[in-house]
Amino acid sequence: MRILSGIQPSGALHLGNYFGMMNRMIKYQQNNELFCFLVNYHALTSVFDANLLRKQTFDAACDFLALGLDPDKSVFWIQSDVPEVTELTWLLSNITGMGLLERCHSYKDKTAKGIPASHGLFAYPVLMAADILLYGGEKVPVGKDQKQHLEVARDVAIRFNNTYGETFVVPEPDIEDNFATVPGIDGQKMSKSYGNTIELFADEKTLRKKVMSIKTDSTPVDEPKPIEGNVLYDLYALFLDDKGKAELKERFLTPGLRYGDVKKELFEVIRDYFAPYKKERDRLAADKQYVLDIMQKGARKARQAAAVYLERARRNVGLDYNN
Ligand code: AQP
Repeated sequence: MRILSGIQPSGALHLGNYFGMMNRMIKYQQNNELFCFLVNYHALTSVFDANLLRKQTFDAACDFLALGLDPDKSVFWIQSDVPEVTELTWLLSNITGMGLLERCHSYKDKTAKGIPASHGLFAYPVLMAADILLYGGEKVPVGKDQKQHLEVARDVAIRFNNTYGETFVVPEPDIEDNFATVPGIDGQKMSKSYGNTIELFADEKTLRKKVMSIKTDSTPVDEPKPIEGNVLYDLYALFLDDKGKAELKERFLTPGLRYGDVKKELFEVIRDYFAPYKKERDRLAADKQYVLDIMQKGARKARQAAAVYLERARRNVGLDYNN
């Protein structure tokens, strides 16, 4: 099966990105045809500093490779290295209803948080639909926040096929219940643009500070702690199997538990979980050309796959005027 998903280099990648998408993608590469890319065109909706975008794009490539994305098994590239996606965006734009985009809550959430209300931000889901349809993605692993955008991609594919004849694969979202929405340290969705993230490769001091500032309630120590909506519990549970989760739940329900102690423990759990990847991350970061070569090779493979769908789309809408 062709599995495809992208991630924005709009800031340092975090636990929400990792559990919602990255880790699942890396697992999928064993038995599937994996297409994974860094969506720097999308990041232009919120990053207006060219050097920062360059740095974050390179950092995201290092993160993914260090965590185990295998560029020989998978197709891994940077979105703007296959600019054909912007052409497909235009073809899709003309059959995308305004109402469909107006209903997207991500646009409203982001503008409410101060991200400029640009046409690019509004049209973000059309570019995302093009990302998926250009490569014939069948299944798209995402966090719950992207569910609505996936529905837009499906609607657009269906409408295009109905208007112009069978052209695109209609993609299926793949959302894992356990990791659907990872909360940030303030209890909202963990998000690069909300400043509430726990980064994957933060230095120890920063990581400790972030974990110690996870929002907790004021339940007295000698009372059972709530589980529902408890950010500390939810973040700790990400690292546990069912048995571990049951034990953690039991500890929260037993009077005497101190949130501060659990935070110290969680800091160590996160640090130790990512420690084995950190060395490789540092090695990659110091060998820029090696990483860039991998991304270029990935772009060549992606471009080949894209040609099939773009040619078909151009033909079906009638851009092949010389025929
Ligand atoms: N908190 C989250 N819980 C579960 N999944 C999440 N994802 C992001 N945050 C969470 C998933 O990670 C993938 C890549 O996301 P993205 O960077 O392309 O865009 P995003 O969803 O908008 O992520 P951010 O951190 O919130 O970025 P900004 O602030 O720049 O918009 C997606 O599959 C996403 O669902």
